[in-house]
Amino acid sequence: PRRDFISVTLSPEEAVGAGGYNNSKAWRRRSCWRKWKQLSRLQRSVILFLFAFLAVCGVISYTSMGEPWKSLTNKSLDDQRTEPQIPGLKLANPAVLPAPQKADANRGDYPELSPQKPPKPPHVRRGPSNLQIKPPRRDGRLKPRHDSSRVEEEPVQADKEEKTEKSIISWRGAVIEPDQSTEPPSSKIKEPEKPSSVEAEDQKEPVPINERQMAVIEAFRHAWKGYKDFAWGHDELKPLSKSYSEWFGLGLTLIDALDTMWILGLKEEFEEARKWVANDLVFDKNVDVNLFESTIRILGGLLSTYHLSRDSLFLEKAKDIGNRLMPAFKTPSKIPYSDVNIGRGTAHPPRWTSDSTVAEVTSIQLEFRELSRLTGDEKFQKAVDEVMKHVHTLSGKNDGLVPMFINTNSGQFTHLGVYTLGARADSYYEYLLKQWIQGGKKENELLEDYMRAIEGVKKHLLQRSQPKKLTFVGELAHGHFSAKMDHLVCFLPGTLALGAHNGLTADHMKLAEALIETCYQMYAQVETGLSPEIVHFNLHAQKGHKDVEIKPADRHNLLRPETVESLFYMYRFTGDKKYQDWGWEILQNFNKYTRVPTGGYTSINNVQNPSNPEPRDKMESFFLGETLKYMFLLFSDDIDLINLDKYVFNTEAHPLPIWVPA
Ligand code: DMJ
Repeated sequence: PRRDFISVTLSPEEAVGAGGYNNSKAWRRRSCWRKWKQLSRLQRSVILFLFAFLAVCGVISYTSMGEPWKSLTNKSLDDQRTEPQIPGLKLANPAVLPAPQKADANRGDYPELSPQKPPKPPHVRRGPSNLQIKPPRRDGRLKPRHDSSRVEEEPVQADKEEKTEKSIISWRGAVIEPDQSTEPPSSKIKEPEKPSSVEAEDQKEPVPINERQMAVIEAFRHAWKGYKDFAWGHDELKPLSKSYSEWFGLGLTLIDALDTMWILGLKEEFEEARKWVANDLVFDKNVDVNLFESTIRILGGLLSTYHLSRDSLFLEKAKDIGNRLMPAFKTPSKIPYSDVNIGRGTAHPPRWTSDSTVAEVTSIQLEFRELSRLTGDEKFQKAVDEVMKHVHTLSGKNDGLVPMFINTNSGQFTHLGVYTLGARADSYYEYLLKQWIQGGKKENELLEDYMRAIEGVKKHLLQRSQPKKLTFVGELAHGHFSAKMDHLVCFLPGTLALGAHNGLTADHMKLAEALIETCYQMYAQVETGLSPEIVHFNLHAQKGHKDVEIKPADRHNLLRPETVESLFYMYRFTGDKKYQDWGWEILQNFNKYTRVPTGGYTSINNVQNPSNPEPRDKMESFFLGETLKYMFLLFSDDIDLINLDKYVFNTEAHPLPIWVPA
């Protein structure tokens, strides 16, 4: 099952303007009926028998295909992870979106923005000032960091031994030295006088917000208006039907958006949302939540908001949800189950299997480790570190590339032989690097696994398309290469660039530059200027064919963040304005094709049809949590606006502090 076939039921008023289409449909229906009546009884019986026979065959083949088909289907697996299905709705009326306008990149067309008063530039100084933070103590007994008022961070004490350990890291015979890295690219934007000095940061005047950032603030406010008017306190906005959908029933969009509001300086909106968290957010609920999704969105969102605001409310809530998620780890192998009932304290795998998804069990570490550091309770970190250690030793990898599933009973990888950097494996790679950075670059096993995996990508998954020779990351299934790339893979250029910034080989930066170009082309070569969920690249030049081909089942866009996320890293580290310009184009196209006039933005079904992109009636929480946040940061020239030497973003764009070695 997939969500590709979600559609929206129209109310009669909404259907105004689509009259011609309905009439012709009705006419077709009548003429079919007439033809049916003209058939003899025998002919009708034969046709009915054939239909019945096909239906029975369909049911039998569906049940016999079973699990392997489900897990290995070529389609967007990310959608199947955990998200609920909404069956049987009709296609939405394109008329609910602003009438598509002719693109005029030079003028920077921006429907709806110009007539509105520009929002006031926010005055709040964003971001915490002092982030000299200690990692958890190795003796396992962590010092509680939290006090109910403000957190006093501890001074950095550089450890001499550690310095020697850090300067040379040997990986598979290769020596990675910090000076092999690309020049610290942050400096390409603006050299901070004292990059990590608390006083320097405090004394600095806030950098004024520029026009493009204002446009992001306007977009956020528009999205927030829809959420506030029609979905307040619920998980996701359905902007067309002016209603909401529930997934966990925990105000997902609101929590995901908290730190974005803080970063954008939206004080009023933030205060209002804070009130909801204080008065209405209750985790004592008989509800099954997905461990990964609730960790990255809820736990991650609360922790980062706590760090930015220093408001203990968010830490209290983080502790509460963290504790409630812990039953997931009670499995024979200690590889967590995918689902937890946060009210009952029980956990279980999905109904059809005892497997968990590899990306899910290996992309909850940043959050649980940070929770241990803040609370002084080692159990959170212990549980997630154990998963990483176990995965580190497992067989079934292919030059560092991992399969997509792992069994919660045996602890072994399952469905071996399929390797992707897309759905179900993606953030495994991202979190190897980011945990290494979070922990002060000391955990060498994480770095080894990351470096090995990137070599695996180069060896097995990298190819170049035709005619533009775009470098892309395909997939490998039982030795067969497929030129398929999920939009999700576009996190990779940003991650590679972050690694290079942190002292890894400059080759990674070169690869990042090539891949971000490809990700941009996944937007630029499409009719709406928006990327589909999945593309297939052409390996052979054919007249009239572009590099990017799109299958009908893959042409939706869910307002995903990965490309703008990578654009943000690339701009921070190179200072090359083209990355900002590409992001600006993408924002304009989101405004053109996904903005709903009454508030909110919607996923669309067809990026190839500018005159009817087929809105899906859903605004995913990551649009506010990630996409708009990364846009805002991309357009900023202030490297201290979430300084990447002090913070590491979790996979849902929630910044968590880097622990400064004691
Ligand atoms: C987000 O929930 C996270 O970025 C996750 O890692 C992947 N999928 C969505 C966004 O596309």
